[in-house]
Amino acid sequence: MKELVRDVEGRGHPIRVVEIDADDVTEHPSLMEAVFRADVTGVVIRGALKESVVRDATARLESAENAARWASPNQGMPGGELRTIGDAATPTFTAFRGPPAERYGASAAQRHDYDEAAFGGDGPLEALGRLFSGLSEGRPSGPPAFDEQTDWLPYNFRALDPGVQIYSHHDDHYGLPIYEHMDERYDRSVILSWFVTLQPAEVDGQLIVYGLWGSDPDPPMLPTRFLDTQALEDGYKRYAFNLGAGDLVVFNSGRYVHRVSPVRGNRPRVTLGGFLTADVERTEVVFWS
Ligand SMILES: O=C(O)CCC(=O)C(=O)O
Repeated sequence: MKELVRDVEGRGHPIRVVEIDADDVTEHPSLMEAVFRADVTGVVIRGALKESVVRDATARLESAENAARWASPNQGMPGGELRTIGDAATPTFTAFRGPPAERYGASAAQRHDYDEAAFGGDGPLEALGRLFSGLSEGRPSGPPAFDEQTDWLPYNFRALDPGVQIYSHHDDHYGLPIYEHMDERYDRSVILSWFVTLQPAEVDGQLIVYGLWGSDPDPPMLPTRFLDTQALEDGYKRYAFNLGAGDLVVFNSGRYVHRVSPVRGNRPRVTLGGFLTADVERTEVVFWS
């Protein structure tokens, strides 16, 4: 295990990020719990998916054949119009209270279809499950039940075209109505984000975490009620991740304010990802989009 950052100058909570190789996850069975506690801010797993696999997936996703699959959930948000395939249980610019349950369920039922479009067959669900399980004392890992027919969608695909960014936020989504579909045995005091980079931006498009927690009093806000990213950049601890094709990051996004800087260069930044928690009793790990 390598420490990528142990502490940095600036205001706020310590930032600690570690890096491990995908083959070594089982050597770190208590690491996910350390991220839950925020003793570790985030973990980078190098080579979680093979580079050739993610390269081919990006080419398929960006092909004309799949152009109509992409949705624009933040349509109308200047600079924030990411593209997605598959719904996410988050507020968006077009649905401030998150996706309606019926729509989310319909999206979750298309999981195999999305994997077919991206991977030409089975997707990385099992591989991801093994990685998360390895970091979680070997406990079983997968998407939780959404309703009697369907599980939650395990991940969605995101593309940020040149000029697009994800604004500073923390992920505090359990209050959305969609979470009525998540069993109460799952721990809602914790939410992690994770994603695999399928194609990094040519320039920038970096995940940046700050020493500010969503629960801290008096965060620096703009009059628009967005977080003041310039104030974060000027005063707070920060860490910018360097993620290559096939790398996975899992981090405590429920606590740490984070963003993705505007993508520059000629190609989109493409990722697949979702959220993660465990049951309160710590017998399993669940992840979903
Ligand atoms: O880059 C991504 O796919 C998402 C970044 C992010 O804001 C998150 O994981 O919470």
